[in-house]
Amino acid sequence: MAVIQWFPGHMAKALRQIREQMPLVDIVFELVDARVPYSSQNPEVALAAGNKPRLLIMTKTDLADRERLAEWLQFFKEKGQPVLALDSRQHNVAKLVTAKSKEILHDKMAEEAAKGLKKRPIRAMCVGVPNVGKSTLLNHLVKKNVAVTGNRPGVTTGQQWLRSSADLELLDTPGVLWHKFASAKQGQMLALSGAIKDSLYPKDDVALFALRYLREHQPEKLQERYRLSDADLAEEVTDPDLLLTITQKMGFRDDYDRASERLIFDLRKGKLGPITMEVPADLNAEGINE
Ligand SMILES: Nc1nc2c(ncn2[C@@H]2O[C@H](COP(=O)(O)OP(=O)(O)OP(=O)(O)O)[C@@H](O)[C@H]2O)c(=O)[nH]1
Ligand SMILES: [Mg+2]
Repeated sequence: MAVIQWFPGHMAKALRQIREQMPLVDIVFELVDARVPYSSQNPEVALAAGNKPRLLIMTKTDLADRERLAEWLQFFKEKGQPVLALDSRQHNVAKLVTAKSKEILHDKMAEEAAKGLKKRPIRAMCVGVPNVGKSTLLNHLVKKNVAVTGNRPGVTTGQQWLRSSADLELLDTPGVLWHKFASAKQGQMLALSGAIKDSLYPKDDVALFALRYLREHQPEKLQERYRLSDADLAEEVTDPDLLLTITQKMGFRDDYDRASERLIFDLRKGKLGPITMEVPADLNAEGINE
């Protein structure tokens, strides 16, 4: 698969609006997908945030590998990056995010109080790649279903303030990607995670990428889910041949496309178990997962 350069007009607009609203907020909640923490971190966010503090929030931790999650948390902490790891549906999300935001903004709020300014809610902007879980998290923070959510990229199409909490005022934003991914792998990781519209990628390319990764790193998960024998996974079996075997095991005869779709769905839904597709050690000297 080639390096994807994809930045449609509506994303340019969403990014511009993020920049425009930045002066109005105290903090940026930067969401990344815990299954692909490097690949789902949009470099434009740090640029747009400038000097505003950023709280990195790793989402979908229920679908991520626990040990690898701990490695990433350590990695971000060592960089001095405030970070939280959340499954948006866990009950104490509001408490955790509010407490962490207050901690980060403690000095700013204390200064305002010292100047005699009235106590006010913290204003936060929630940003991240499409489908990472921004609107879901915000709904949990305000404990109401105000923002529309959905399991496909591009659900939120405009900014929206959610003002239901005494401690937090929250700005939901549409998911944004950026001009050019650092590597082809990053585009593939994003496609597999569900951050890029499925219609933009040949399904079998995405499925073959997933197969290649799993064969190399977690063959036992493939074996278990699709009842594969050792011979099915032997070294001389090519990836397309393995996809065909899986297609047949699924009962789809030679319908690669349907099998590819199912494989991608299974991975996204966690049917192969919790999987994190990259670790901090994958990053090269320039900090890129190539
Ligand atoms: N398993 C799991 N699913 C989650 C979690 N957070 C969000 N989701 C699901 O991810 C999908 C996308 O969630 P949204 O909140 O719509 O994502 P978004 O970032 O607002 O997406 P856009 O508005 O398209 O940019 C939905 O199906 C959510 O239910 C999580 O922590 N765990
Ligand atoms: Mg949304």
